[in-house]
Amino acid sequence: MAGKNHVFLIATLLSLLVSSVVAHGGKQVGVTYDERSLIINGKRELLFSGSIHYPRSTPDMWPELILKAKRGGLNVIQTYVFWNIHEPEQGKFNFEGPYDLVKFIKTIGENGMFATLRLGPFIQAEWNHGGLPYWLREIPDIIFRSDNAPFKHHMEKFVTKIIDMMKEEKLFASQGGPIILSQIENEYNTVQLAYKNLGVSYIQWAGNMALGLNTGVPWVMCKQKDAPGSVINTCNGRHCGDTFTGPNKPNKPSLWTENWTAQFRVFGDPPSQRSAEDTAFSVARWFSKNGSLVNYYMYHGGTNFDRTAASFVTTRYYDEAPLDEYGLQREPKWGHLKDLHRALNLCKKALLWGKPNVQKLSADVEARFYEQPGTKVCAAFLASNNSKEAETVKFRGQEYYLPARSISILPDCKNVVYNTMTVVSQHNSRNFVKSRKKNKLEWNMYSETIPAQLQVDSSLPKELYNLTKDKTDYVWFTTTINVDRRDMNERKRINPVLRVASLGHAMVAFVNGEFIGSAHGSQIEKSFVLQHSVDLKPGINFVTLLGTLVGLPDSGAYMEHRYAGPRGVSILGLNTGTLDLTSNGWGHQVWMSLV
Ligand SMILES: *[C@@H]1O[C@H](CO)[C@@H](O)[C@H](O)[C@H]1NC(C)=O
Ligand SMILES: *[C@@H]1O[C@H](CO)[C@@H](O)[C@H](O)[C@H]1NC(C)=O
Ligand SMILES: *[C@@H]1O[C@H](CO)[C@@H](O)[C@H](O)[C@H]1NC(C)=O
Ligand SMILES: CC(=O)N[C@H]1CO[C@H](CO)[C@@H](O)[C@@H]1O
Repeated sequence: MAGKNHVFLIATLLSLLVSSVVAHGGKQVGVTYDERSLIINGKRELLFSGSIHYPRSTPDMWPELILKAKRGGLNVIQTYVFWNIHEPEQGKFNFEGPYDLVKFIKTIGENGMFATLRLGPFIQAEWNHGGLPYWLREIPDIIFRSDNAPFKHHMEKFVTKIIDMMKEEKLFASQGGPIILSQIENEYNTVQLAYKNLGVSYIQWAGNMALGLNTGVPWVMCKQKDAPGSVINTCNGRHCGDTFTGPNKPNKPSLWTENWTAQFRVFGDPPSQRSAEDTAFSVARWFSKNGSLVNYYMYHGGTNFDRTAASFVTTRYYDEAPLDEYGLQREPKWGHLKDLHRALNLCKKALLWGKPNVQKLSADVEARFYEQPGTKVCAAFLASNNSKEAETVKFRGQEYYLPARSISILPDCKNVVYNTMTVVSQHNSRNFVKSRKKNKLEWNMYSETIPAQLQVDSSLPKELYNLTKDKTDYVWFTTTINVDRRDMNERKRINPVLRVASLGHAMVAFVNGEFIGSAHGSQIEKSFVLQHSVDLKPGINFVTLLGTLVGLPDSGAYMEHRYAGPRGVSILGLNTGTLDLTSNGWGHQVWMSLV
């Protein structure tokens, strides 16, 4: 009997193990992976993924965007989860309208596509505060993204809430839903050193916390060489085929979570371009070197509505992506990538089950091919690194003409079905026509009273993020000075100069209600100095500054310790020298009166 019990126990354990990947009706829907790819429904898969962020479009756009992505040959949609729009006030949640994450994921599923959920919850993404709610800054002793008890507490609470929500709606592939992959944290390697040991222990904690949520689908960390346990480290970049150093364990697949289709824009930038040919080259290169998942960042960028853009980021986001801001196909990008996906799918069997080989064909040309010995299954990539001129090379007894810096795809190791430089799709361009139906847009103009003397509530000018709390971008600062007639430099007829050193982001200055000038920083250098001559009169003078923000930052270490606003204020060129106004006593008014 003892022996039989043993067998029974083992059988039960086995069935427990198996049941975690078998859905009702016996259909396998679990997701695992091996060194070659993710394994979905028991099979290796080639995955072509595109980022579409639900709050960057409207729910009525979602079905069409997703359908256009599918027609473009994608089988996965990737999105971040945006904590600060879902929990704008601590404990008060919003999943309505464009924030309806469940509906978005369901729409992906209804189109027969898979989904990747990037939870972060720090996401960067050119999104205000990198997705972290403002109230998190006000939690005592918090240090974001570090082995810090308050941060870990709130992070775990939010991540668990989202995962539970997805489970309740049966949205994970392990439950028959579309989500095949989740991401915890985001490009942490770029800040980890700043946190020393607390960074190392934080990332291990984050990975293990995620694994403990038992989603039944794998977790990834992008740009994270020490991704713990079964968490897959993935590549972000433009040319992962040549820059990725590989998975950190031999049984993990090569996945590319962000392939920039252009570049996001900040105020002052020219339009960003990345050609269809260059993108296609990198993607073909990636799949020729063991890659099995690519994600276009962005496939549709959309719009940063309301206050959602990070500091200095424009409202238009990745308009140069295969689907433009409005969801229109951008040609030839959309079409050239669609053709590429079709060519790669023709190579699927060889890529996923064949043996990889490399053969040098000339100094700048190599063949990478996948073969199943003893069968006819064979697919080849002829890659030319010669950026100056085309070459003709010989592969398996046949000659091939390769345009400069291009890759040809041969799904049968004989016939070229695609070359990354040979664009078949037509070019298109976008026009704007005024809508007859929707021309009721109205502009309003307000005039704002310039406050001269607000109640003094601080010796120094206060910090801007703290004052605005992500509710407005404007704060009025006032101070008064008494100028003695002897202070005035009348003889030289040179006006004194008001100088304000500010930590960001923009400022308009007034003296005695008169505009005297403005200045601003940039995304790279947020601080700036405003310096303008002023007309002072003997007696009381009113100095008024309008301090302005353009969103919260979204990147870098110690984001909870960022400061903005005026830091040093002085009047130069008085007879008595420089008058320092920094601790002159300041009044503050948050918001403008009319906005
Ligand atoms: C911002 O406010 C917090 C309290 O919420 C305070 O601890 C911190 O010192 C303030 N920072 C600045 C620069 O004023
Ligand atoms: C691809 O995978 C094979 C087998 O795992 C390995 O031998 C080879 O080095 C890999 N190639 C690249 C470019 O990573
Ligand atoms: C092309 O050259 C670069 C730099 O020399 C190298 O990193 C890359 O692997 C080469 N690519 C191909 C397709 O040979
Ligand atoms: C260099 C670059 O473009 N990096 C961007 C990659 O995409 C992420 C999206 O999360 C951005 O935050 C990075 O700035």
